[in-house]
Amino acid sequence: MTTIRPLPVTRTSLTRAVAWVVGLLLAFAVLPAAVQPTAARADNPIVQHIYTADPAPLVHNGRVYLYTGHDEDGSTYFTMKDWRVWSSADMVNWTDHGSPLGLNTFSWASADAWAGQAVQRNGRFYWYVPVKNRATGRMAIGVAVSDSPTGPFRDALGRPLVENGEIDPTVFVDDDGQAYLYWGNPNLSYVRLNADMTSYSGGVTRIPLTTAGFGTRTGDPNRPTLYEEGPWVYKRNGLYYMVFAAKCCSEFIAYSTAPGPTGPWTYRGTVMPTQGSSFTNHPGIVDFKGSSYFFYHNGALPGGGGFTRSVAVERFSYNADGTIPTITMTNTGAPQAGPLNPYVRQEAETIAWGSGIETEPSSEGGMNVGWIDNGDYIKVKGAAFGSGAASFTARVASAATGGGAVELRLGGPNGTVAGRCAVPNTGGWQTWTTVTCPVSGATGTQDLYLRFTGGSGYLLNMNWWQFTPAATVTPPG
Ligand code: FUB
Repeated sequence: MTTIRPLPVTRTSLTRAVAWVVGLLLAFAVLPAAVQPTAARADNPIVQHIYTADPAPLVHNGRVYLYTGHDEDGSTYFTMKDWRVWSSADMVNWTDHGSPLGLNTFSWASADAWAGQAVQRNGRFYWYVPVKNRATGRMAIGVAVSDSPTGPFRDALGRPLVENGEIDPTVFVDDDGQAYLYWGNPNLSYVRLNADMTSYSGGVTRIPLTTAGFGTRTGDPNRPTLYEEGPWVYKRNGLYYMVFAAKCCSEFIAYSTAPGPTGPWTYRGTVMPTQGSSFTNHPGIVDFKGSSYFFYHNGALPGGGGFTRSVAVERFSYNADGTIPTITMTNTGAPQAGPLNPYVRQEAETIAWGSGIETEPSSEGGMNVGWIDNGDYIKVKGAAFGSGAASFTARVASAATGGGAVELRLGGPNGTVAGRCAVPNTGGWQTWTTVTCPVSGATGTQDLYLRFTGGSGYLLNMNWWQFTPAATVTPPG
C-alpha cells in the first residue's frame, strides 16, 4: 500500500486535495483487489492486467501507438512511477510494449509520472511528460527521445524543457512545421517549439481563460472557466481543436475550437459527460484507418477508482459542421478495424481481453505473458482462420514441475476446443522452447481464446504463437 504524502498547498493542489479525499472514500468503498476482470464479453477498458491512465494515441506506419501512465495497484494517490506503451493494428487487440520510460529516465525527477504525449518528427519520437523536479519541488515538463515508437526513450536534455509548476503537456505540429507545446493546471500556457523539438523560442504565453473560450464554472471563484487540465490539441479541416478535462471534481471532457493554434478559442461544449468511477478523465483523439477514435480513462476494472484507472476507447464520427458528438463510455469499446492474421507470428502479449495473466520483459526481447494459473485465458478477437488451421505453434517456457497446457478455444473461454498443446517443464521461466499441436475446426473469423490448464501454482510463460493453415488461405486484407 502506498505511503500517503502531504500535499504542498497550491491552487491546483487545493482542488486536488478535495479530490483526493473524495477519491480515498471511493477507493475504500470498492475494496482494492488484484486486477482480475471477470466478464468475458467486454473489450473496454483496453488493458486489464495493470491500471493505466492518461491516454495519448499516435498513429504511425499502420498501427496506433498508445502512450499511457500507470497507476500502481491499490494506490490511494496519483502514485505513478512509469509510463507504458501499447500498440494495435485493429483497435481491439493491443500489444504490450512494456515500460520504455520511467521517472528514473530523468535524473532530476523525484515523483509524479503524470499525463504526457508522444509525437513523431524527423524520424524520431519525442515524449513530453510532467514530473516533479527534485531540486525545486515543482512540477516541470521533461522531454524524452527515441528512434522507435516503443523506445527505449532517453532524457533529451538532462533537465526540464520548461517549468512553471504546472502539468499535462500536449504537442501539436502545424502544417507549416511550427510546433506548439501546451500545458497547464490551473492555467493554460504554450511555447513555440523549435524544429529540434527540445528547445523553444520566445517566452511562455498564457492563454486567456475566458468564459467565452472555455465555458463557465460555478462555485469556484478561483476557477471561473471549465478548463481544468489535460489539454489535447489538434487540427482538422483547417479548424483547431482543444479538448480538455473540465471542472473538478468529478471531471468531464469538453472542447473549444479556434481559427489558429493560439486562438482565439470558443467554447463548444461537452465531449464526454462525467461517468465511470474516476474523478479525473483525460482525452486523446486520433483518426485511424478512416475512422475517428476517442481515448479516455475510467475506473471500470475490479478495484478501479480515482487512483486505479483504466484507459478505454470509443469510435465516433464528427458532425457535418465539424463539431464533436457527445460520446459515452461503453464496456464494448470500438469495433475491430480489420481481422487479425493467425498465420503470422503474434506476440502472446497481443490481447483483446486477458483474465488472470500478467506480462514481463522477455529474455528473447519484447514482452512475454506470465504468472499464468489454471483457468487463466487470453482473448484474441477476430482471428481470420479462412478455410482452416492445421496446427498451432507456441514459444513457451515453464519451471512448473508438471508444466501445463494451452487449450485453443473458439468463441469463448468455455467454447469449442480446437486444439490442445502440452507444455513441458523447460527448466526455467525464461528457458524457451517451441511446441506444436494439431488443430481442427478453426475456420472463418472467430474470437480465439488461449486458455491455460494444469495443476496449482504458475504453469507456463508464453512469448509468441502462430497457426499453420490446412491449405492455402487468402491473407486477411
Ligand atoms: O494521472 C495524473 C493526473 O491526473 C494527470 O496529470 C491529470 O491529467 C489527471 O488525469
